[in-house]
Amino acid sequence: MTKTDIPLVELYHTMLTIRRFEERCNQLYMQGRIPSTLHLYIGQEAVAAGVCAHLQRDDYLFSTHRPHGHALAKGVSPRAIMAELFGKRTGCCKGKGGSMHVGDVTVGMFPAIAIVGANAPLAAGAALAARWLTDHRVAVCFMGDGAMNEGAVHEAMNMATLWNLPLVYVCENNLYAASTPLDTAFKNPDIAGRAAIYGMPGVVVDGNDVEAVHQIAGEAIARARRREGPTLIEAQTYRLCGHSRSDPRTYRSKEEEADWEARDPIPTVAARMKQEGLATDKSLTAIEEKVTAVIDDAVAFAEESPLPEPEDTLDHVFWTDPENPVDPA
Ligand SMILES: Cc1ncc(C[n+]2csc(CCOP(=O)(O)OP(=O)(O)O)c2C)c(N)n1
Ligand SMILES: [Mg+2]
Repeated sequence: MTKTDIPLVELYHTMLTIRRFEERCNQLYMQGRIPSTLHLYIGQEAVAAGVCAHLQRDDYLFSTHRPHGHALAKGVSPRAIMAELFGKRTGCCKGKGGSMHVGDVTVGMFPAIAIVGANAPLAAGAALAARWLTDHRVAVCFMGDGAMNEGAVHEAMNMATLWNLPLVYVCENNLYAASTPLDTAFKNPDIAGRAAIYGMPGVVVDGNDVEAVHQIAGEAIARARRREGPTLIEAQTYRLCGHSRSDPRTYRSKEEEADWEARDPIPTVAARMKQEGLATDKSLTAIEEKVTAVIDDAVAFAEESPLPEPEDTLDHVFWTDPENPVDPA
């Protein structure tokens, strides 16, 4: 794919939607209108946008404790995500999952999994089903750098290559696992290089450059669709926010943050679009207004929606009645 084939305006729209959605979530959280906790994706939007632009509705997506951006990019409705964050009955998990479990299987996104690395074997299972049942469907699994040292990820990547699964692992290397810097957790920080030991391609990409992510992800996803096997992408990026709420960020320097602020993927791509004649101040304002309207609507929907009732507790969850256990036979 050449540079001009890349739908830059659409990618920008997706990135801006994620950014503004999360800025609003943060405000609502600070006002006490959203319960629980939030892990924001601010700064990493180019990864979700660039990867998910290649996915069809029926492709499978697996996410992490930081899932809002992945969900929006995969097509989960902003209303359903916002209502979930408010704990409302109309949320994508009926208000029972909250921020760390957003997802909607009807658009191919499994509810996000907050156990670091635990999504990797599940994604391999889904990719195996995709290979058995279809000739086109693929699975994508997002994970952080912290997940790369989990045993489950190692086992899953080995099985993925052994079974030639139509799967793309996207490691968003944002240099920290919560407050743990990469260089204190890895003797060898070459994450993409690990792919070779499993027998799959490993590629590094600038995760703040949406065009580069789009290009690399396009090749990996096309390879998976051709049933040629999995790929590991290491997208190097940075979160321009705390790990979760109440993070004073004392584990990283102001200079480092400033360097990455200067590489914020959203203004960078806006400037590139203007330079290449793909956007003007007027067209960028129009996108901003469209995005704001979608988010206003999502918040109004979430606020007006009812809370779950106590009698909803056992709906849509798996449980076994101890008085009447399921016979495994
Ligand atoms: C197995 C497991 N261990 C610890 C945690 C607590 N925890 C939540 S997020 C996180 C950091 C994960 O870092 P990384 O995978 O790099 O993702 P990032 O937060 O940078 O997006 C940790 C340790 C967890 N959820 N699961
Ligand atoms: Mg990380």
